[in-house]
Amino acid sequence: MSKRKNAKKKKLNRKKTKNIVAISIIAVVVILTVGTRFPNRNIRPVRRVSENTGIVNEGSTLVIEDGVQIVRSTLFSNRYPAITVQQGIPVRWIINAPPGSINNCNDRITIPEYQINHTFRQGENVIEFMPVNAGRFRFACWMNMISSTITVLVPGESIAD
Ligand SMILES: [Cu+2]
Repeated sequence: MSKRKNAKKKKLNRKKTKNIVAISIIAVVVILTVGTRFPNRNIRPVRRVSENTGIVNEGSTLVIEDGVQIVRSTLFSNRYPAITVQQGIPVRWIINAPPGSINNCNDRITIPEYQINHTFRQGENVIEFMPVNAGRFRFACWMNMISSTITVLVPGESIAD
């Protein structure tokens, strides 16, 4: 190969390198731009929750008021409601126990994750906890017969995940 051809090849290689550097810079810019938008996207589900658009099912409702997630459920004689909350926001779980709903099985609830033991009274029962960890946490009656779950979602995570 002649010196001239070699020089031409080197020049071409330099050009290629320049192109790769340029593409890399563009890629980094794109990643940074898109990446920084994700936190904003993640806020949206929290807003959806506060607007009460249905993150919690099974007849429970959830609204965020003054930085507290207020979940409202009804106590049934043969089962506990499963609820879903957002991680990192204090929860006030208001469980209404209608007349005749409390029996010797469901009358005491144990939630190990939050070290909660609650004895139900007729009317509104308030259980408060801080969902520090994301995940699905089982709770049960004192005799461990009927059970259900509290699902704690990472901000931005949807129930479908
Ligand atoms: Cu029981």
